[in-house]
Amino acid sequence: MVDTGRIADLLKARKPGFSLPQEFYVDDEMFAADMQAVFATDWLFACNVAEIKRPGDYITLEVGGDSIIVLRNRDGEVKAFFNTCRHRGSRICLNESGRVNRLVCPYHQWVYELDGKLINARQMPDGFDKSGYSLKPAAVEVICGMVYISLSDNPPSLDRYRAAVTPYIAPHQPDRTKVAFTSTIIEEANWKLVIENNRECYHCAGNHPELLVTLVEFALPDDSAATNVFKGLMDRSVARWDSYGLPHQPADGGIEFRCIRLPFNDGTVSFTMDGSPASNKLLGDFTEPDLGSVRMFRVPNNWNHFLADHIIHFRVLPLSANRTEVRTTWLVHEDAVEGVDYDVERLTEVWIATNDQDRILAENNHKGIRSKAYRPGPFAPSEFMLANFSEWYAGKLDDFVRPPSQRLVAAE
Ligand code: 3BY
Ligand code: FES
Ligand code: FE
Repeated sequence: MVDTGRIADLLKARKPGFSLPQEFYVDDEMFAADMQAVFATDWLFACNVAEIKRPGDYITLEVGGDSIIVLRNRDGEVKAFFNTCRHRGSRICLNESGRVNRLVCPYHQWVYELDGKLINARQMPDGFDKSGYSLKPAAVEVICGMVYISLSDNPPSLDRYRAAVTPYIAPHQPDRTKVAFTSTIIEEANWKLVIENNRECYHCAGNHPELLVTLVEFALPDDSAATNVFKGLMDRSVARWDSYGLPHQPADGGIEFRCIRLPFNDGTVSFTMDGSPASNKLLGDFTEPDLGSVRMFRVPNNWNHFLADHIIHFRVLPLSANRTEVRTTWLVHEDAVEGVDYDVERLTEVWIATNDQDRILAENNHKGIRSKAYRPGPFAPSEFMLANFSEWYAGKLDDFVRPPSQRLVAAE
């Protein structure tokens, strides 16, 4: 049981503009609250449609105690179901991904159609009404190839998000991609530290030599810390993007999401060790390999890069207060040929190195926060996305612990 009164007191102790009080990162009760207040109510990034291209292709993801099956049905639609059999509750799909003709429970072999309907329940008596035992569906939305699921029976609208990000992402034609590689790592750190680490590049100069060959450290076109070199690069890039009709200004995502096109360092075009293209087969109808990248971040569990030659999705799923799964998916043009147009190692080595560096940073962050010496510390101006995340998170917990009339944190 979560003690909502204690959480309300901790929320009162939170200082906006500072990292969170210790309990939010390390405490098992807070973790339980996060799973209920955030992960059971909001939309979660699950996968890209390219991961489930054919009818019967599925992936599963663990969200707290729930497992969700995301699959492509016979009509080509993306559907999601709770991975819990309607007989006596066994998990049905036991793998992280695969392809099935029908969903067959491994326990007593109840068989479900790809639309969730129970179609065979052997040895059940005559008159057993299968229609009352369909799999419980989970809400699912597809936005520019990104599959979002929600455990909630009444999830919030994604309309504003969909409308805002589509003009940035659609030109990359994510529907015409294929998976080149996926990596899953476990970080011994609270999920919020994984997200916070991702939301700033204050740490980049000291930690990401491979990434900084190409990635610019500045997150805003008019960053106050930006150098003249960056400003010149930005001006030239903006002129080219405008000539291609590609949107680049920061989208108005408030504290929920952020979407912006930013250039790569001069002379570099993609996340490779030398900045040259990672795939010769460009996405969509692009003919120009240097389009910078659309950086798109969304709470609670996702960030992405959309380049001219590939797309990278990052998915975060909390496992416990001090363990978090980070799954990275690299997508290339669906007609790109491995070994001819792209090489998996060249495509993935920058972010595999970067993810591992970020893992160590988050793990050390978590360890340091466990000390009695930890006190919430102030965000730098370049950590503005952490301030946004903190406001958003506090708002979610506030919704959870108190009636709306008594909310501490103003709605956006
Ligand atoms: O680009 C990213 O994925 C984020 C933004 C800055 C730090 N991190 C590398
Ligand atoms: Fe699934 Fe028995 S629990 S068939
Ligand atoms: Fe990093």
